[in-house]
Amino acid sequence: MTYVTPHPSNTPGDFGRDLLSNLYYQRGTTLESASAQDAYHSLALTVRDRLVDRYIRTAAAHYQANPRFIYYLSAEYMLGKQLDQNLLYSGTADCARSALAGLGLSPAELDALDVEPGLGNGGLGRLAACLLDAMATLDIPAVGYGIRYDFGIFKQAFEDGAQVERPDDWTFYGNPWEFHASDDQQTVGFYGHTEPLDGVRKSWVPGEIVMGEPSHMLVPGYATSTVNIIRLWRARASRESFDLSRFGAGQYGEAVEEIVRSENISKVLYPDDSTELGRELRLKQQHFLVTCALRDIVRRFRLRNSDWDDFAGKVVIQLNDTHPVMAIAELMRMLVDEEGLEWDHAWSITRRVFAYTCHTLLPEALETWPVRLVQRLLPRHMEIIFLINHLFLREVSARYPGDDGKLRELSIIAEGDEQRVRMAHLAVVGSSAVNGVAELHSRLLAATTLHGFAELWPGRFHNVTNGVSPRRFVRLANPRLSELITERLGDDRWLSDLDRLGGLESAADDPEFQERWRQVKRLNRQDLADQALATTGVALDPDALCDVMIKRFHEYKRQLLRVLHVVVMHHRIRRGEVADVVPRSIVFGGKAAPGYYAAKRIMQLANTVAGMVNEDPAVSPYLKMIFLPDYNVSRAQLIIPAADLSEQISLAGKEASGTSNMKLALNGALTIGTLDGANVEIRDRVGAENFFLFGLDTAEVAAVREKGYRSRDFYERDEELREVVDTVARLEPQIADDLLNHDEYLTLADFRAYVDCQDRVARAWRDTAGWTRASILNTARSGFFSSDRTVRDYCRDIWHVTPVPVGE
Ligand code: 26W
Repeated sequence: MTYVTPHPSNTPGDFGRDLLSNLYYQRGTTLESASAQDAYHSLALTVRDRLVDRYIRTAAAHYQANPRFIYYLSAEYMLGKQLDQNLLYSGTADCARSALAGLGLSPAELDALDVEPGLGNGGLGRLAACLLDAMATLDIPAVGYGIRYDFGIFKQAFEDGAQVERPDDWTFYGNPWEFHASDDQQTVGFYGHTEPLDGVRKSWVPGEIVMGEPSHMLVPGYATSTVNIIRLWRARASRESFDLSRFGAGQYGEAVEEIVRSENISKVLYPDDSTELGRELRLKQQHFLVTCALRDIVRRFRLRNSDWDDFAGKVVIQLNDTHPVMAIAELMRMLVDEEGLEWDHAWSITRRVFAYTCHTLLPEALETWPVRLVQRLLPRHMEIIFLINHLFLREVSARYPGDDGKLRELSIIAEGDEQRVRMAHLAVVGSSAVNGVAELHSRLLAATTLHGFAELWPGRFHNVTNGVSPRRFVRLANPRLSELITERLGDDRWLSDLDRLGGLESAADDPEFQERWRQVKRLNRQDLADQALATTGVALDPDALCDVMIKRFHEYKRQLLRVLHVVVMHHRIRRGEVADVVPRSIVFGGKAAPGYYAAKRIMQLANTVAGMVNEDPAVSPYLKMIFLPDYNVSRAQLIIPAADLSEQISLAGKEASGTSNMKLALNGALTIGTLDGANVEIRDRVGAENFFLFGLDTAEVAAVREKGYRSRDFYERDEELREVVDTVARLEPQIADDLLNHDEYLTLADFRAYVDCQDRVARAWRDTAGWTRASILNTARSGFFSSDRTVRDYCRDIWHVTPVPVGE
């Protein structure tokens, strides 16, 4: 059977005609009476239509090949705007532009209506999106599974310098990018009790049932026919939930109680970054995602297969941190209780299917759940976890006879006032591969957090250094630089083969190329300045060094250290000590978890200091500081291309990888940073002479703590530091007090090295040609940080999958 328009044609005429047709048949209106939303939705549908054919062909090729699939399970995705992406990937950007012009529609106005789905908190969610992008680009059969939160990450605003959070009702006007698939609904159980069957088998009788309804969005590959999908689940009450009799009796609230309770499961993304938050609803979300995803995976498996012994050959489930780790218990439950497999057989399948990525080293971010809670919410899963643990600890005893300390250390159950399930331990025990996200991080994981496991199963531990999508963060974010690179390299193959950027090395000393490189940066800084003026009222100088720190607010990331240096510059300029000062625009972006008061105080301080700097006529010619509210993927696309200096100043040993460091280096920013996370690998690649290194390394941090760290000693010995902390004491007394009495992240210990390093930055900036050279080399040598390379590493070391090309 052939279908109507398998290849919608890409001429402006046809594109315009299809847009009008979507306006007419999908929105029921005409160009004359179309609202802005009508026009936007029709545009989106017209672009989407151009990817559907590729998606259908991908599905057919996958059905045909019956390949091994990667199922990426993640509680978070930060996809970024879809319109710019899908215009690029469908190759219709130019014809859409002319078509819109012909219809009298403004591309910029329509793009402004495209809402980014903010279904994640930060790096972990954006990484998931970059990996999906790379998997599609590399023709890897993959599906991403997640939750379709009604409300994504909160919108951030500032009131008197303090963060206020507003709801992100991202689907308020509908989402033109998704396809609903109500026929693929799944049922998810909660609570209830278990009843014995034969042997270890039990039957779970849930006390509550919720429906999971999927919708999917297209994940196109770049310069290939593959279009994968991301499947997001929304919780719905079963059909009988509406209590008509109560409604009839006027009890309107009670009538919908069950519906509300069910639908609350996917109501909102937890806005917490790296703090364990043991809320029952969060555990419900995790179980909801895992159950829907597994049932869907099994449904897809059964389309072409029937034997469970083939399952581990056809299915890889990648667990994005511990949030989806309950899948290990759920798969065991399905195989043993529902499918009647022997325990050992089921365990051997389960163990082979799962792989686990850890994204943190912070002890407070390692998820644990109270046994009592799991027992109540998921009684059968708790029994299964106890059994997994029992068998595992037998293995540990055999290896370390009589060593009770080992058992306590490795057990999935933490003993204490209340027993808790350690999700990271369950993940390691139930997976065939475990990986960290940068070399240093993977090494520290195996040496500290998961040391006992690395000793037990050294072969299970891997490193896969993170990467970022060059399509999203160079081509879409920085069209000017992309054009210059393409011109120099002769074609745009670098976009799917990022090592080709190496070809720019020969241009690093070419004065003419340097001049054009600087022109691009300047225009990008001008764009940022225009936006900044519109949103904050502060006028940035487009010629000033653009000094950027964009990431979630967290004490370990040390935004505070950045602010202290701004205060140093402020003091120096006021005193007329401007020898080591170059004009700078300090740019901040990032959100803090709503309940993270220490981070919010630092934010408040940053805003106060910004005001102090910008309003001081003696200082503002040299220094401007803005805090762009509501940092998200779109804002990142605006800021990153303008950046000259990338602030990556976390306390060594705390940042697992970082990914803004990669995005900024790729766009020609030089890094000022510590030896932490992926900074180490960035420096190795771009060259130590093109990277501003400062501060304690992990061994020195340990040594300082060992000796008994007293931050006050640093305060007393360093006059400039004293002056800065005294200023902070006037603005935010609590922060100064914390710095002097419990400086947990060694801010004062690294202060002098940081400030001196910033002076080196200023001197380097004055050497225009030298700086430009280093900037070009940062781009030329950052090809390694493409998420395509990351996915290739996963394929080689962990997934053992090969591409399935999709024919024309
Ligand atoms: C249980 C609460 C919770 C929530 C989120 C715990 C932990 C997290 C994440 C692990 C936090 C996160 O986003 N980690 C970041 O992951 C990025 C992608 O690998 C890394 O680049 C960052 O360094 C890491 O902080």
